[in-house]
Amino acid sequence: MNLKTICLVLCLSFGLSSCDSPSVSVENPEQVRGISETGGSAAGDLGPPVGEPIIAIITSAPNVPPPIDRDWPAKVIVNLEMREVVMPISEGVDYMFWTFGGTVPGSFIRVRQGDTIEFNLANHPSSKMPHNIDLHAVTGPGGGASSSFTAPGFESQFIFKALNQGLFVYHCATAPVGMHVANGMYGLILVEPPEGLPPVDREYYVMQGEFYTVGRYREKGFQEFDMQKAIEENATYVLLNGSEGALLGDKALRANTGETIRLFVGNGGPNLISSFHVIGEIFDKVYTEGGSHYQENVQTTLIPAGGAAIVEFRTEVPGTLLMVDHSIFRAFNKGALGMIKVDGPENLAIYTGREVDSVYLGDKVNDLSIVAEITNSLFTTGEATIEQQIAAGEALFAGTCSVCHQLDGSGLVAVFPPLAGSDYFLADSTRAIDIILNGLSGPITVNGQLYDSIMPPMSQLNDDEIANILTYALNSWGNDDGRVSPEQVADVRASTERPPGAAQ
Ligand code: HEC
Ligand SMILES: [Cu+2]
Repeated sequence: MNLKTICLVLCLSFGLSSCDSPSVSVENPEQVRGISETGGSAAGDLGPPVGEPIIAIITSAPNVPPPIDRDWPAKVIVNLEMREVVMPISEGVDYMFWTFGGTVPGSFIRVRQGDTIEFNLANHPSSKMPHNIDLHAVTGPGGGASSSFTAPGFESQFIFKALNQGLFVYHCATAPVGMHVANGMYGLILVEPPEGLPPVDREYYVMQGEFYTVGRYREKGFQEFDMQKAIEENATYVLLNGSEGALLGDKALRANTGETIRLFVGNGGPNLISSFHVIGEIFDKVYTEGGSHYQENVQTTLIPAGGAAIVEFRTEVPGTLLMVDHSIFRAFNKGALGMIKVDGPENLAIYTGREVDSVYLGDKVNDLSIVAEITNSLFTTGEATIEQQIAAGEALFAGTCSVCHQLDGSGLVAVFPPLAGSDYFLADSTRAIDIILNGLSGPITVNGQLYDSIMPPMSQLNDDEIANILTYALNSWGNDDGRVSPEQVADVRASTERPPGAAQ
């Protein structure tokens, strides 16, 4: 036992206040200089671990383990199990995720600078692949990867000291590395500074990552990983917390007005960098790249693949905040969207506007459960009922068509033709499929009124979605007949050529 340890033990037992400052070995001037001038890894060795080993509390997203209430370096035991599990990636779409702890992103690990971490990594016997872990918080070759190669049914152990404070990504680094990361093998480890982070009201864990599937975005059923798309960086899904809807509807993050929120935001990649933004908020502080200095008053922060940031803000007014990758097609066409629901009294001096509406939320308002219900029943019965199609179509119509044709289908005289009671629409529903897929331009007459405008093609919608929208429109606002099936849409899609520039 060296002098410092004795001091620490004494301090702990007697509660001496001199323990509150980081315990630096005074015999080593290098170390002292390290702290006062640059911080860094030299400063992070706070001596050998003190006291009984502690089993780390690890959590799955969006939850974060409690702040560390300890002012000495400890030995911390982290037990993490890698598992390959089939889970939904979107409504009605399943994917074989490879995980740290059974979830994507992997379990959140929280330690204190100077802690000695005993890492026990298990690979579940049902796994098909060997895995390992590279923690960016490790000072040492491979970040643990070379010591942690673990075959299915085996377990490995290595020990490291967390010398640098910060928010770090960990990921699997087994070849082919890109494939393991693309399948969801990443997570975050927070190394708290010795004095801890300033207290906040709520902390959450959000991590972006993109997925490459053989089928198109939202194509139903089990989807395989697509290596070629991954090499081309042509993501099918860009997601927050591993599945579309992980942070929407009932699963939205919660807060009250007047609270301070801290988000630990990571980006697993494997390829894309994230332009992380919260629609309706300004970040009061961003610990850029997960480091120890913060920038203030930030709108959008860049999070590299294999990097992280800590963002903090205070809620002022009630409503729904939207977390997005501001590479905005990713948010609205690939899934990179999450919600924070803020409850509390209005504050009209700060904001008088109304709740975020269908312009932003589209089909994602509250209706994911409906869409999920219909797709579930598609799996069990092979076919959705007309009621289920109408219910799913209503949400999609609100998000996609209502900006022009209006929520009640009435359109806008001489600008957008009506769908309610439209002689043109009701005359031919196959033509309507063609209009959605390929767009419409030039003069048409609807209920005796001339329209000469342009509707852009919406072929990014899949066959189910178009069938549901049209079935809804055929049975709403006084329209009382008709049904369109995904097969009919598929036929029209196959037999007509997309106009240049339209999604395939
Ligand atoms: C950006 C505005 C816009 C959006 C969004 C839009 N449309 Fe249209 N739609 C139009 C315009 C404009 C026309 C008339 C085009 C013309 O004059 O040739 C039209 C025509 C139509 C027609 C034929 C005319 C009629 O009223 O019977 C149908 C059917 C239709 N749209 C359905 C849809 C559906 C379903 C959606 C959602 C998937 C949709 N539209 C989204 C603007 C839009
Ligand atoms: Cu792996």
